[in-house]
Amino acid sequence: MTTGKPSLRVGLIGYAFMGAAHSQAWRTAPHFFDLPLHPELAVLVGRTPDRVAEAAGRLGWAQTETDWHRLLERDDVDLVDVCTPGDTHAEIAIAALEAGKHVLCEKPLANTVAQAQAMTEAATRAAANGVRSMVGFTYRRVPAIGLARRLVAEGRLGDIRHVRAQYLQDWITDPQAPMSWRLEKDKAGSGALGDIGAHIVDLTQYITGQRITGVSGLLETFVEQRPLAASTGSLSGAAGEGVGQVTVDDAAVFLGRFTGGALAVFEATRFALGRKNAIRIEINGSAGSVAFDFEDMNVLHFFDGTEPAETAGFRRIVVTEPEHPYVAAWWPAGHGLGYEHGFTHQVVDLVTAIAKGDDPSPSFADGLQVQRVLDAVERSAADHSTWTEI
Ligand code: SOE
Repeated sequence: MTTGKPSLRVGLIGYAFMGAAHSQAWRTAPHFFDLPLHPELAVLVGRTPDRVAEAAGRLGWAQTETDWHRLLERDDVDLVDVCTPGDTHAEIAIAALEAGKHVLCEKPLANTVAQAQAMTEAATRAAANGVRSMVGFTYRRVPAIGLARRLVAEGRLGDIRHVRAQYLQDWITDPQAPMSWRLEKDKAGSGALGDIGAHIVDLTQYITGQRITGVSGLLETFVEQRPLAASTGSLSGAAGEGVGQVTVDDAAVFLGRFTGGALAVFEATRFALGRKNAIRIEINGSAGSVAFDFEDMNVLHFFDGTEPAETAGFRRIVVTEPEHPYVAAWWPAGHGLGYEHGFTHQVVDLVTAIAKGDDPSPSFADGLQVQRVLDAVERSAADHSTWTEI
């Protein structure tokens, strides 16, 4: 495709669930948004030659590599998109930044605070040479979340008193659901806490414009052994031979406090039977409240406490008007967006920042701060000294 615009040649590492979501975003963004650079789906990287070749054909990538080091040696790649399990994020992202490639890295940024710290330092050094980095907290780019943040920033909620956030899934409720890398600490860092809890930590901080200053947490692993998977990759594949040890949490609950004094309650679980991808956030302020549920992602509920009591009530705002974040580029009002659009908006914001020479957001420093919250929850859960038996 000739666009007359300078190209941004992308190399993507990984082609499972997240790799497919990112591929779709790189492909779609230039068709709906007037981007300053044209993303080229240049190289897809995976370890197994025939499988990566098949994925490249299916997802639209021009070439393949089977070793990510080779990707970094290529001078026809400008940006490296890291969609691998967390145990490889630090090594790949730091090497890519040092090779002068912009980096988009899936969340959580890393498996440990030390890794996230090293990545943030590498990102700061690279930024001095115009090399940009971003962590993929894609739900920030859901239009209703953008509207919630806008309402808070405009003061429509007043002082924030309460933050209530849940991320509920159920894909391993069945004890026979097989092992996956997401259930192994050395690959994933943590379980529900880092995989989905990280999203609600980021989202609530993003919407409120505040940071979490302290936490108290509980973690639980309900099923400690599971059948090994017949194949790797997807979230819920078939069981194979043998049994594996689950070494991460299945569920996490924690309390928190925000910089402005708000009290917060968080819950992240893969055992909320019937809840597939429910991200529920409610924020109560002195002047108003907002409530969101990803399972109805085109809607934001807003209560305006300044309205007369007689007619005040939660208003159901359908966030599909051209005035809403990102929506003008898509369909007529009322036609709605889906899961994949957040990834497309992420590409739009990243490409725009790179072209302008700005540091994209969320930065690796933001990813490090989320990592510190996750780490604090783990330390709190391991320390039973504040648990009060009854
Ligand atoms: C699995 O729990 C998962 O794919 C997460 O890893 C993603 O970040 C989330 O978007 C959907 O669920």
